[in-house]
Amino acid sequence: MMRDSIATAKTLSEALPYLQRYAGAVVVVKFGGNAMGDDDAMAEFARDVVLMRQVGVNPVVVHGGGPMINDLLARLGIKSEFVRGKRVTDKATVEVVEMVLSGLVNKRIVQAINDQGGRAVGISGKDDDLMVAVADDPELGFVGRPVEMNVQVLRDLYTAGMIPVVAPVATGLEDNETFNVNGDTAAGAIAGALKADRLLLLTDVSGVKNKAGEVVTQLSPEEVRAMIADGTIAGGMIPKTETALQAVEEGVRGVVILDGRVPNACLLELFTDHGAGSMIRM
Ligand code: X2W
Repeated sequence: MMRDSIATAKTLSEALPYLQRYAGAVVVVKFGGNAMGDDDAMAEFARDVVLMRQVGVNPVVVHGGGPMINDLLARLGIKSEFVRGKRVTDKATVEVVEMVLSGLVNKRIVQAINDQGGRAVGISGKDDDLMVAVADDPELGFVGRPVEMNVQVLRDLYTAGMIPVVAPVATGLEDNETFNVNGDTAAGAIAGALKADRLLLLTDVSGVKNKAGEVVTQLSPEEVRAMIADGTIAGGMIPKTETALQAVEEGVRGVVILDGRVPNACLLELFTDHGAGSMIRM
């Protein structure tokens, strides 16, 4: 017990330079459906976010929920398929996407954060026209590509001490359409518009791997482009790294792709010198 307390005090003490570095920083955290796990994992994620807020970081949570959308679509007997990592979204599907993301998933995260003593406020990209989109590709239906970001609502919320939790649903530029936006894309666009200090993409893999299968801890945009071109980065890692490249170009200081299933993944990345996952920055 005594030894545990000493270790805790030492860990806190060692965190001081990191706490100082991140005081006042804006950190966008993408919490993917595959990283969510059970209630205990959700509570642990929420605790990390509340701790960030407590030490002066301004966290903005952007979530996914692909597996949860799949569940409800299956229960409703609606078939669904993915093309190049994005869900083909017809009218019936976009209604389910909005219900699941803005409803079930968003409120589950909000409750979990509030349970840990935070003040989470759940919104979607529709609130205050945060994220305005156009159709990304005719083949995908109501899948949106963000074209206009109005992030003042997020600043207003975090400046007032609240933790914004954003569902990746966008409003259409014309005709009041509803668009389904890939969670990584939404998080990248939000981080870019905020010129965030960090974008943490929490997923279910340990990071970007090289040809030998080892996680690369630091990558420049040029290295990422080369790894996409030669096929080292493939599959679901392509949209993630492309999001990272775009966010860095828009002025995000660093993007980290990390395994959200690792206990306290966010704290490990921000407040220790081991870090976690793969960092992409200029
Ligand atoms: C995603 C939105 C949710 C998401 C979808 O419909 O599944 C598109 O594919 P994860 O859990 O982060 O994968 N949208 C266009 O991104 O969820």
